[in-house]
Amino acid sequence: MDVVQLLQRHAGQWSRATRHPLLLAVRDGGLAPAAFDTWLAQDYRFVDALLGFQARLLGRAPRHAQAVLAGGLVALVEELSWFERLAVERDIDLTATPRPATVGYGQLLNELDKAQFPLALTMLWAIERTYLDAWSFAAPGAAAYRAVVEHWTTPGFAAYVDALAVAATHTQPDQAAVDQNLPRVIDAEIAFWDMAWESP
Ligand code: HMH
Repeated sequence: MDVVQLLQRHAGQWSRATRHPLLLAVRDGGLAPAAFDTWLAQDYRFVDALLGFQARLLGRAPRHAQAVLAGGLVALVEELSWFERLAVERDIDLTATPRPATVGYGQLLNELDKAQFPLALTMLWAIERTYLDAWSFAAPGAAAYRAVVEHWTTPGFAAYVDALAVAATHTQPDQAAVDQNLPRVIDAEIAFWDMAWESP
């Protein structure tokens, strides 16, 4: 599976997820702190769900994909600590009720638990690649958000996303299943930005 080709097949939708108005506002500084805080509390929930998904994926991974998934799991645990530090700094309640977009994305992850490994891995790559591209679009970010943008655009994160792409390239997901599920992942990403942007 050539994952780069996938981006080209879904380019229009992909750009709505990676060039969202919220990201432009992160870049130019126009983003309301409340919208950012909503995103942060909800993304904390999402990362927690992603950690569970990825742990289960590691449990059924073929030998070649174990290291990248295990490394990613450790990074996600650290990610949760990073959110917790930021929440203290910004006085954000991380126990906020999950919004529909967050619940919906969690349900999609639960469905991917039942998908064949090649498809689930390819979707994990898409989840992370979307995020890398989105934050790269917002770079360097206005002063208030610069540290957050840097966090999501580090060379380490980019290398991880590349390593997921290599692992996905070594699997053979069913093309029809990819074409059916990739738009669902990208839609979930767009809905996640919309949620914070439209109703902070
Ligand atoms: C919504 N997508 C969303 N949040 C994230 N933290 C990532 C992807 C990357 O882990």
